[in-house]
Amino acid sequence: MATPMNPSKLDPKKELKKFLTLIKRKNPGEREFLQAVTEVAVDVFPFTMEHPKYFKNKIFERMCEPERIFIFRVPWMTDDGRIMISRGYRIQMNSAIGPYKGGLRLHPTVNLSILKFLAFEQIFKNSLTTLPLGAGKGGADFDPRGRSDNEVMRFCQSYMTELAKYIGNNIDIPAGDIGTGSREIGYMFGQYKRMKNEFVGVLTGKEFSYGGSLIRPEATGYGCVYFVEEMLKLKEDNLKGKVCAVSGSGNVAQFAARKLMDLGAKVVTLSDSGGYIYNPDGLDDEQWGYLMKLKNVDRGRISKFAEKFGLAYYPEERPWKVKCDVALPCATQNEVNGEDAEMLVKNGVQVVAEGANMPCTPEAIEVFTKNRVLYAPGKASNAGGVAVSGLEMAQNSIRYSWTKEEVDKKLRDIMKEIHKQCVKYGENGTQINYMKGANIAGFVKVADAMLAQGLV
Ligand code: NDP
Ligand code: 2IT
Repeated sequence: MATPMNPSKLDPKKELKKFLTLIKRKNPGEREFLQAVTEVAVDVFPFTMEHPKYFKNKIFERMCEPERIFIFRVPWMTDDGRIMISRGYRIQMNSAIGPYKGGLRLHPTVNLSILKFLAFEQIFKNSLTTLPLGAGKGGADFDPRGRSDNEVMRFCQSYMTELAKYIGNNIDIPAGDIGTGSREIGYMFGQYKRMKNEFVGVLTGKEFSYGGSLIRPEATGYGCVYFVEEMLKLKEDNLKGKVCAVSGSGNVAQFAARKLMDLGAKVVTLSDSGGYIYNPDGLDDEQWGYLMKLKNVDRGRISKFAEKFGLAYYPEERPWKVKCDVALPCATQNEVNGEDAEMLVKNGVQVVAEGANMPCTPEAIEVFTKNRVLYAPGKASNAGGVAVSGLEMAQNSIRYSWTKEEVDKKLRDIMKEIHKQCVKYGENGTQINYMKGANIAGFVKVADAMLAQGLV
């Protein structure tokens, strides 16, 4: 048997390069997955070399390889009788610290690279939550936008008919993500229950009436804002009066906006894939109520919001040109590029916290870091969603529901703890590197569990 190399004799830069070359060769063309792995590897790979138990056991290399991937046909029928074929996926990424856990994305851009990046991020995020959650992600290239409720139901039933073979309340527990909200979770839960004849918490993000957790709809957005509060607290500052640019207008954006407003901040933008709206005075309660109806009931476009309230609407643009103190990208990956970041810095941004997964490109992150902008990576700042999913699982297991106040308090405590872990591993003189902190803190827990469980 080959003797494992002593990493202290190796050049970390060369080893990292060798490692990234290997990952590129194994995952050709998977742009988003390679981006996510590289972002973690630059912090974690040198760390494993300083801690030879991880390096010699190839723990990080193992983490980059999904435990298994399912890809399957999802046939369904439109209301006018046309046959449609979608492609469904579930990635079971890592089960070292708990059953696979992560959302389902329904969007026409869904492909293997995007789901692998999301599943990979979920390893570190779920570890940071302090709860026993492994990592997974799934979805389909189905586009729910413009589809009737019946079409969405037929798709969800067909998708679950295959997915049900691979998941279970102690195996793999999916939830929402882009395009998957409580409507889709409801249809999927109904189909699972019908097929298996068991009422168990196999999905999270359920409505309260059949086992959902209070505060789960709010959790990602609220959690992100709680995280920002912690970041500002270290600077002896708070959100009162801060001008905030939010992107997106879906689940995460809606509740990030709500919590910002509750804390006295001014939310000046919202967006969707068509463009963004600008309200220099900040959203008010009536506007927020309208947003909820527009997006969750009428399923309309954000341009209509601008029309209704006589606000400026910028089609085909993203909200990063406006003057703001805090920016919360809450729509999708790579929605803040280097140029956007330069513009935000020029306009005086102090904090950028990711509500979405990987919304900032590596160039944008570099700009923020160089300019000492407080930057929180999604795996830390958007972990509140999956954390309350973990709490939903706990409530389902004990067949009990906690009050809003109880769940909100647990969410707050978890976000505080995540912040603490980021500071512990990311403190660097006068600056905190939240990315490094989140990457290493997230890694250590999973890595130790993998070591304890042997070569599996
Ligand atoms: P929703 O489907 O509720 O909302 C998505 C929002 O992002 C919509 O406003 C949508 O606009 C916009 N969007 C989606 N794709 C694009 C695109 N390619 N370009 C521009 N805008 C786009 O999803 P969520 O709010 O749940 O998710 C938003 C982000 O947060 C995602 O990155 C998700 O992975 C992440 N996240 C979600 C969690 C959750 O609990 N839901 C937890 C942690 C992270 P349009 O309607 O025009 O497509
Ligand atoms: O990206 C994410 O963390 C989510 N979409 C939520 C996952 C979950 O299981 O609640």
